[in-house]
Amino acid sequence: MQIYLYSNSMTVSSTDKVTDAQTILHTNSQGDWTYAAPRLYPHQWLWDSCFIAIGISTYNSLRAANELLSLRRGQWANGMLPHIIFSDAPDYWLGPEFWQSHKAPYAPRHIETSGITQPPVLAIAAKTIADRLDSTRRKRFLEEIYPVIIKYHTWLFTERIHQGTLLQLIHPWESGLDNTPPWMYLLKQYHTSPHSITPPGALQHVYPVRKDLRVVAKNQRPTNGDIHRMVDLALMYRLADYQSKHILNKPLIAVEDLTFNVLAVRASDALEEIAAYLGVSLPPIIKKGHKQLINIFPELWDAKAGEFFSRDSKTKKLISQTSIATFLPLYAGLATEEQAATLVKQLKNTDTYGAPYPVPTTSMASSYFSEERYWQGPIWVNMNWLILQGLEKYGFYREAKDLRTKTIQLIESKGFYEYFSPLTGAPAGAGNFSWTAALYLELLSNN
Ligand code: 9WN
Repeated sequence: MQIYLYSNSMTVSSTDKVTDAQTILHTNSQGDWTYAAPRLYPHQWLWDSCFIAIGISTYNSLRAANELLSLRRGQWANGMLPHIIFSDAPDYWLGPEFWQSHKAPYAPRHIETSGITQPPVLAIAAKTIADRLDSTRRKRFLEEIYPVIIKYHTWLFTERIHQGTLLQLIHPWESGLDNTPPWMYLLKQYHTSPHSITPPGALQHVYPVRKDLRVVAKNQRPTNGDIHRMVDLALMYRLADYQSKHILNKPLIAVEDLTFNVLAVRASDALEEIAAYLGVSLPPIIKKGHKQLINIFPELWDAKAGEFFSRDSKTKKLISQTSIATFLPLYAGLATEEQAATLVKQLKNTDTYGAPYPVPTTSMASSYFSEERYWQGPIWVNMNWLILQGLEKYGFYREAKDLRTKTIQLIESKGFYEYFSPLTGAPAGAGNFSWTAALYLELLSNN
């Protein structure tokens, strides 16, 4: 393997870590695509692959382009990009036998996938990588990836949006922040409500064995209760062949999720730039959907709380459980200057988000807060990376630099873990986690 090193201002320890990060990505590589993590997640995840490609493009933009193009093989005939494309590795506890995508009419025939999606980072990653390719390769790459993104965004703006709504998600796994408080709060309510299709516990005989707990400590993963509710929901969708139109007509969960919609707006911006570069015009449904997101997004701001929240699309009520997603609108320029200033105050508040190691995935004052438990407290590198770009966008350069430096130092001192305690910096979750390695490279390259 060839290791490419940065030069200029890097310290000796950074150059060693660059080698380590590239080695992890190389070891996790399966040819054109990359395991999210070797033991816990030996398959291809949608948004992981996008972060991974961005990191790889700091030293090998062709390999990065292939990482994104490899997502094509999992695309459903209706345009959906599934959140997991399965490899032959037997280890994952929610594998092909759980999802049974081959039974769904639109799923690809030659490969097994999950039946739901994940945040639409693809167009953002494609634009970033294209900018790092030489002009001949850039054009060729964009011509190849453009139809994939168009099909995907068309599906999003056809199946996942209604009049007056943002994009709607049907499962917490689609948000990428699986057990994040707003989703867990809503899911618990749904599960005990008369609208629930499955009475609690009814599907216990099909609950998969929690093999994840063989790899990662119990306190660091979602609770059994949360997992069972998530599994129940996914099984309901399996019965509906994962057809969102059908699913969204039933009284199941539908959430206008903050993270997903922020990334969809930013992705739509990137797609517009790609179309302009290729000299083509975007399908009207995508243009219209993009506008609708921008127009409706301000409804997610709760002035009293001084936070953005996801919204329960069924009741039209904001789900006022605080989470790190409140800071993400900065990344897509979706906050006013005043809202941005309020959010920055929250980021610095030592009772809520101003943790010794920033940024906790939920407020330290939330009843959900746990320094170890997955998306209910720990620091995730992709979130820090998005937030610091948002801070830069609004001119908070000092705060952005501080977050960048602290994130780099944390990874250099603790390793390439999936997440870290915001109180002590202790590493948690999977080791050799690909997007931590990838975004470390990206963070350094823009330092
Ligand atoms: C379920 C792969 C994925 C990430 C998600 C993260 C985690 C899976 C799991 O791992 O989710 O999709 O089994 O817990 O929450 O963001 O994409 O790294």
